[in-house]
Amino acid sequence: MPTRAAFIGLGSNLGDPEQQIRNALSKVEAFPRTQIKAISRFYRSAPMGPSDQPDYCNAACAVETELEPMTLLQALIEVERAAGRLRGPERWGPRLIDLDLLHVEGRALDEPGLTLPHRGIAQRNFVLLPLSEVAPQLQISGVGNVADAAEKIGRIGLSAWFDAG
Ligand code: PH2
Ligand code: MG
Ligand code: MG
Repeated sequence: MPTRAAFIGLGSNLGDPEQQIRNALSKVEAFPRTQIKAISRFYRSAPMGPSDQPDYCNAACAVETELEPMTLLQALIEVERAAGRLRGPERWGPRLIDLDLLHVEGRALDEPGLTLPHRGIAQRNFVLLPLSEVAPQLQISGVGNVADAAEKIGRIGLSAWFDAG
């Protein structure tokens, strides 16, 4: 089976965010026919959406996978569910873990539950900065070159997770 590159954004702002992201990464590594190729640094980011919620920890990873995008998405949702994520009514509300399938090489999709590339990439520095560390030369339609887009959007609201404590 051919493998293709896929890119995942991770976020958490409840419980122990760093640990939840680490746990999620080890579950992704355990997906069938999937290997993690690169993991970004961890960032602290001011919440987008309701401001009465904690800062997020955000990161990104690159994988090589034989899984189809929908299968990969189902696996990511299962990791969220197993980590105890409850889907509240509030849009952009706080969450224990959020795993977003950002992009799958060579695939564009617009299906219920999955749009590829992910719609929010170009507007979110907490997605672009980590993504640019794992795939600087990636070209994404609607985003362009990831390193250039990350450079352009800037770092407002973002800092290194570990510096910030
Ligand atoms: N995710 C959200 C809503 N708001 N804000 C930051 N900083 N980081 C996130 O990952 C995030 C958010 C919904 O997915
Ligand atoms: Mg998200
Ligand atoms: Mg999500």
